[in-house]
Amino acid sequence: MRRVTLTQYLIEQQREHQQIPVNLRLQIEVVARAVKAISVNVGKGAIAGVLGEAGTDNIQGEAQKQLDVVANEILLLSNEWGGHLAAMASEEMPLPYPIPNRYPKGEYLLLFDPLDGSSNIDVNISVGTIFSVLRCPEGAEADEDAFLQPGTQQVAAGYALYGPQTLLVLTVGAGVVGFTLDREFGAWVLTNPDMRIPEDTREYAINASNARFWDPAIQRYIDELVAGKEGPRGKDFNMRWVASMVADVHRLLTRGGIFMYPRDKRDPSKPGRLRLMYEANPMSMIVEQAGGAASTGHQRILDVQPDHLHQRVPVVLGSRNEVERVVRYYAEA
Ligand code: AFP
Repeated sequence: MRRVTLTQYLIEQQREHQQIPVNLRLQIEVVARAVKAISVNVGKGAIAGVLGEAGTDNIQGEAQKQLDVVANEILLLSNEWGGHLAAMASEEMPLPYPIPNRYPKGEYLLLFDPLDGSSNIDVNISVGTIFSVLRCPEGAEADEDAFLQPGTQQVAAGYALYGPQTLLVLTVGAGVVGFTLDREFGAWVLTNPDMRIPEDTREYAINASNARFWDPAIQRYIDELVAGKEGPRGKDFNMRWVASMVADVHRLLTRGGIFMYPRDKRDPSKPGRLRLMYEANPMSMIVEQAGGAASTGHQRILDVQPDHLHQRVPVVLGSRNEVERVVRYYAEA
């Protein structure tokens, strides 16, 4: 196998396809270095004393894990001095993080979920980091309003998966590529040059313990999957749920599937559980770039106009034909 590193891949893309402006390439490389450091901390776990609660809550009212705080700190300190960013925003911080005045400011805005799936950390199940890159509007203040752009405006999106291997999956709007961290050399090596999601699938992911709160459209869709070949779908389906969106989405990016965290009636003030800006939007860009689809059930997720930084949305994404079926069921409900 020809070993192509992340830097080589990005420079070749830039040279051959003028797809990636220099500053964006450099910004992606900074994030790629930061997630290597997060991977080391996640890998050490109890040895480094980083498991368990941090004793603080985040803006969502969720108890922060120590590694949530460590990962957030690593991303802030790694990205603030490079000169490519105007500001950053994180699941773990109520407001955008302005670049300190002692550093040059750049043209991009970086959003991230520093450690996705943190409820799985202490039980050694795969977790990840999700990121999204936007342009700061020309001449605009890098405040919350500057970030409130629909997902179609993303110039790059990606995630790192801290599992048996550490992976980095990335799109700059020209397909989806995956890299594996060679821990010996600390290099990202291109291992998935063109990730594609099959249009059809027999695998679905949803937290079925919420079934009694689902909309009729989701009830109908899941009932038909569970009915299998004796039911209207005439074939059997399998269910998986890791409760780390990164792990569940990586599985469907690798072998197909549909991932759902739909709206439910538990808390009518919350249109969903997952956050639009640093979970749903980056994952939707990746899924669409790999030939899949991503919807709220009523609207393409990337077309949603955000109205605040930590807003939540219903999420249905993955193999195109299944997502379109769920959208049809919502229309018929
Ligand atoms: P945490 O990062 O708070 O663990 O949340 C993970 C997550 O946002 C997403 O990664 C999962 O898909 C989903 O929540 C899991 O939700 P349930 O705990 O309801 O299954």
